[in-house]
Amino acid sequence: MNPEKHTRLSFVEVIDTHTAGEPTRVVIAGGPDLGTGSMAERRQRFRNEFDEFRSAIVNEPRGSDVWVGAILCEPADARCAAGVIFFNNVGVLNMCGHGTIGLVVALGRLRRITAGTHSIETSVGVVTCHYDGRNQVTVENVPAYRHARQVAVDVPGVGTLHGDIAWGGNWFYLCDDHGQTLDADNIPQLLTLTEQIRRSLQREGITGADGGEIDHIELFGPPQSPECDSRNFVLCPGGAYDRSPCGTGTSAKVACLADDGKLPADRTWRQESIIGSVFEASYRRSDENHIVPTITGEAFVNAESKLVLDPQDPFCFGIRSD
Ligand code: PYC
Repeated sequence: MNPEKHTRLSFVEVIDTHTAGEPTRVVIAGGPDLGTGSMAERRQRFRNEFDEFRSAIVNEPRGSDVWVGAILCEPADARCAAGVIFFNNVGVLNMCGHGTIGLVVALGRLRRITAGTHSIETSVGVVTCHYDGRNQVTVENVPAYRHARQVAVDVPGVGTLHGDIAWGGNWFYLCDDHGQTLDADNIPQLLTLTEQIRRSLQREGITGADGGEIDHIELFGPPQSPECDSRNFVLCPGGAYDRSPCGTGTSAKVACLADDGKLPADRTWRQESIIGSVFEASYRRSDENHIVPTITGEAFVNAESKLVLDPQDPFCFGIRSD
């Protein structure tokens, strides 16, 4: 959406949900025409041609750094209930676990789906969602895997930390030896440390497979609830932290645990977030021996609204943080 081309008011219909505390804004009408092709191709078009629209939807004054946006698309694969492109305050995302749970609950609210199993097309593959018809969704994610084990990174002023590099639909650096307390009181320090880790990985040229940028940093520690297995803190690409346990991050964790022989396929892993919300995760092995994680969580609808884009407004396209 080019501001010069926009001389009239336009309206965008959205449904806002939160999944385990992490918000998702689903654009259901008034979004850009992304044409046809795969979700990966349409995501590329969205990134190249509609960046003002992205910023208008999730950045202040209508949103904030924590929002994840989702454009509802006609799927290329007719077997899918919907296609989706995820984005945030600084750009487009690959897969988003909490966002998929929010999207499915929003589709339920719209009565476009009912309880049952539905496929959703994302830019990194088709995911299968089991919806209970109310708030609970289990997402069978794209295959997850560990790319590298216990990679050392020198963080100036902190020391050498170690972490696994794993794919769960996004690239993660999963670190245990950070020396921090994973407590909500400590969030400012956790944000500073995880940003430093991300910058250090970049400086040292440490990436995922095929040079994939590691744009999510995930710290682990003991859970506060006796019913959980672990607590995490996840830094998202735009500098916000995930209020949920992060669906793709929990998928990456499950892949590492499976690789280490620490999580059998029939066992449930309960991942607690930094605010104490929980995702349940498990996995199956595909015919190709890939780890296919499933993530279960709940989303709730917070708003059904119409955003107004007024080209006279100096902040019509958002206050950009990139
Ligand atoms: O749940 O996968 C996720 C996610 C990614 C970024 C924020 N949430």
